[in-house]
Amino acid sequence: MLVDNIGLYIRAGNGGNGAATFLRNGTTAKGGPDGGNGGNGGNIYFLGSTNINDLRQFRFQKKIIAEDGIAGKHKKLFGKNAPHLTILLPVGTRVTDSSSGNVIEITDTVNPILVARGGKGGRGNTEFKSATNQAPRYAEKGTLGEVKRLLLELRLIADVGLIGLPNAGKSSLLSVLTNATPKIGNYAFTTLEPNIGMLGKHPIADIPGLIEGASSGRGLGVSFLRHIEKTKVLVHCIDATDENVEKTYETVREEFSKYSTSLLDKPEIILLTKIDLADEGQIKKNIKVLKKKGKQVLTSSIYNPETLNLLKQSLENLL
Ligand SMILES: Nc1nc2c(ncn2[C@@H]2O[C@H](COP(=O)(O)OP(=O)(O)OP(=O)(O)O)[C@@H](O)[C@H]2O)c(=O)[nH]1
Ligand SMILES: [Mg+2]
Repeated sequence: MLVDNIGLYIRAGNGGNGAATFLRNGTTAKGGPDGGNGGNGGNIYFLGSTNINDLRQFRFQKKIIAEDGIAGKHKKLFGKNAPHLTILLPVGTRVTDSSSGNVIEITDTVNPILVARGGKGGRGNTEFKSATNQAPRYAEKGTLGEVKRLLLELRLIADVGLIGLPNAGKSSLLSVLTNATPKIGNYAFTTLEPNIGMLGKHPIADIPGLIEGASSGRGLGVSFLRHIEKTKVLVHCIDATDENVEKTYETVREEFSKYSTSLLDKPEIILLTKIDLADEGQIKKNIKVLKKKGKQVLTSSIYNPETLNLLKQSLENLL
């Protein structure tokens, strides 16, 4: 399972109330207002960490509540601001606000992101003293801290990424190489979300198909390419019956380059898939064309275990 989901309730601290008090002591029977301000409630921040690999910390603790600010007191005593809370999340966690739909991606391990702002402390009555009102009985209440219901999704980082046009056979490969059971269909865009499976100890990710113009939003776009940004090896799957494998190869690479050129530099195996559907001449010709790209070219059929073993071996060598 690629995505580890957790619902999380967070509440920033409420602001402390301002005080409405008046100076009273041995010498002053009816002194002026002396109510102090309330302190601010604690903010909640998220910060990325590479030392945490899952969302296990929230399995039993699905609520995070920051402390409230302390109320102001008489003698102009200010209430203390509550401490802020910083929650560490695995890098790559996606955080969705359930009510607004806003999404943030946790990537930064240095600068915390503010996710819920604490309430402001209320002003004490001292602050409301004026020429026309020397003895205000009024003090502000602290405001409430922000409350949010969030969905946290963790995405695994894979060693191998299966890429290619829709219908190239990527999910089928994942299903025969690993224990994963992705949806497979004889139409484009069967895969809508990346799938992951384990080849030995190496996670393999199968991502949705890319089409020409994906980087400008066509098809399913390219946002899922972030799942393969950290992979060590790519397997570029091309249907062996494709009439123009060179163009197919370049189309996908072109979309890559628009997303991030780092993807172009990754070690890559070009895999001619579904060879059981192509005739020998076609396969040979396509291998020849693709070899010119200077990459290792392999062939596969999900019905031919020998080809799958060769692929596995090549992957293990590269990893
Ligand atoms: N004959 C044959 N058919 C295959 C092979 N691999 C995949 N197919 C078929 O090709 C079609 C597409 O396979 P998928 O694995 O869903 O392709 P995909 O690349 O994941 O497609 P998207 O998720 O849409 O990008 C399905 O009908 C598969 O059964 C193969 O080696 N031989
Ligand atoms: Mg698929």
